[in-house]
Amino acid sequence: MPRAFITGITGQDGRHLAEFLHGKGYDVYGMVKGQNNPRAQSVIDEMPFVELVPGDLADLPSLVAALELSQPDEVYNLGAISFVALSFNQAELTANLTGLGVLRMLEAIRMIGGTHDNPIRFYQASSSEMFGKVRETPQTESTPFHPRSPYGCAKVFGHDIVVNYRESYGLFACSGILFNHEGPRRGIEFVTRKVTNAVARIKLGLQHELVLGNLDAKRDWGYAGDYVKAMWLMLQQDEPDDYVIATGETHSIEELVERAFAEVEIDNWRDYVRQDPKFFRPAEVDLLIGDPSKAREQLGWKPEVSFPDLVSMMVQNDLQLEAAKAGIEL
Ligand code: GDR
Repeated sequence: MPRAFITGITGQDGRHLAEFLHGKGYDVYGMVKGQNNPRAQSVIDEMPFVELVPGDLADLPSLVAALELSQPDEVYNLGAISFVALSFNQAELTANLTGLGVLRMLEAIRMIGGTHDNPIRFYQASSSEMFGKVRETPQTESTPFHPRSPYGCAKVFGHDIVVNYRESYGLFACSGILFNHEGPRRGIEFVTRKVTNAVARIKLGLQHELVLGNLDAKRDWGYAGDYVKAMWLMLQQDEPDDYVIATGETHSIEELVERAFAEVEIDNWRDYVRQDPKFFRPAEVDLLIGDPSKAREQLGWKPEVSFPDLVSMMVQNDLQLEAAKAGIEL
């Protein structure tokens, strides 16, 4: 059985990827940090097939020990401070985990897999946030980076160090430049889930207002379940490379809000939405739209879930969850 090691196992993508790899017959190991990590318990409950291994991206010896224990064929580095807004308040921590964490993981792979013909294949979760103040539309693998947050800066370092280790040591290391990808498992702090959860609660009479920041920003939103397949496909190629993973469509936050309210048949959505400066960012990424042609041509990958279906899936899921919590029959 092939063996996969995933950092960020408790996050949205870690869960989707673990299920996907388990379905393909992998033994799946997931790294968790800290004592009594409450999110680890939910992985144990939902995905008993995952073997949890202690480790921390800030601690190189713990990464070496985790790889020694799991002996993986493939390593997926999804762990990071992933919330862009938080990275402005915890910039140093973000640089350490989201940026230097990649370097530590690569070093751990060199220590465990050897410096020649290292058999371990590595996937790095790069991000469209690296494009930031975009210099070219749509964005491709060769579009220059201009990050607009400490998170984006850390991801640029992670991306560049992967290229450097590939070129310096011949590691099989790939980066997926993933554009925003969402779904029912998305954390409530991210705008899609914040909106779909609030819309469900407003529909059920549990909440009366949705408070947001910038409604004009545009994002290329896909479904997380589709995107983890691309991660795996990258590691099955003959040569390591970097790929943009996106839908090729962009929508504003306002369109997202309008569509989510329409899903529960509320037309006067403006009556429920208020903007608050505290949700605006010191520097914003105004427009993202990716060109996934390379992934389509070389990996045979394409997104399956459309934007309207994604919003509908998330609103319906939140309706079920919130109704069950409140004891309301739908
Ligand atoms: P993003 O996702 O920063 O694109 O990064 P997020 O959903 O947080 O923000 C998207 C856009 O929505 C605007 N916005 C708000 N955002 C949040 N979270 N809350 C609000 O109330 C709100 N109001 C408006 C933001 O300003 C922004 O323009 C995500 C993360 O998953 C990263 O880890 C990943 O790398 C990228 O996607 C690709």
